[in-house]
Amino acid sequence: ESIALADGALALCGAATSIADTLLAEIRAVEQQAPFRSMITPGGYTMSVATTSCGRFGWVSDAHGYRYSPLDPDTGKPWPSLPTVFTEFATECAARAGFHDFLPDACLINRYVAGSRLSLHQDRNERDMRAPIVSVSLGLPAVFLFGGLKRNDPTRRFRLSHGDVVVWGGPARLRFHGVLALKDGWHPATERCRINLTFRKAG
Ligand code: MD5
Ligand code: FE
Repeated sequence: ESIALADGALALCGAATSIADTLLAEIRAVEQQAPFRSMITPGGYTMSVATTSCGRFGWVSDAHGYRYSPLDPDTGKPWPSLPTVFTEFATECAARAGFHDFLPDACLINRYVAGSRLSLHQDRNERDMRAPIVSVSLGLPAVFLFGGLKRNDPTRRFRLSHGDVVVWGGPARLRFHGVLALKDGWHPATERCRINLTFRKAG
């Protein structure tokens, strides 16, 4: 079942449920090469969400700002490559939302534990804003905050659960959004955490 959250934002409810264990096994392989770490924001705060990446580019944050880098700053090595199953699944989801030539070159992997949150922000470090972002939620549910094109626009709340996929593109691509503090819980796929994959065309 798919639900339009807004013009350009399509939720594919449960679309990743049957592939979740495969995705999680690939995440464990990525994590062995590029461990999860808490990035420092340009403002000097330590993020409550732990991140890693795979693909030609990975998302990094430090005192200099947010950007994509071909190298993992913690290891000095390229990020692990995008598993074929990631690329194929992201491309298929994007096509279901009408984006027929989406080829991601980056996958940001966010890991939330109880209390982890993402404050309201825009994703604007990608080069080509015509490409959508495909996000996949795994494990514990989260409350997603969906705003407008201006920081002070009103927000709506959506629950994102295990297996839910959202394709954010077109007029939704630059909307402000965030994730409320994760509630404590336990999920058979991820135990005490939520993992969110975002497939992006960064370069
Ligand atoms: C998450 N992650 O649930 C979200 C899913 C991030 C992030 O926000 O930057 O790692 S991606 C949600 C998203 C992406 C692009 C546009 C919009 C939402 N939007 O228009 O609301 O961990
Ligand atoms: Fe974001």
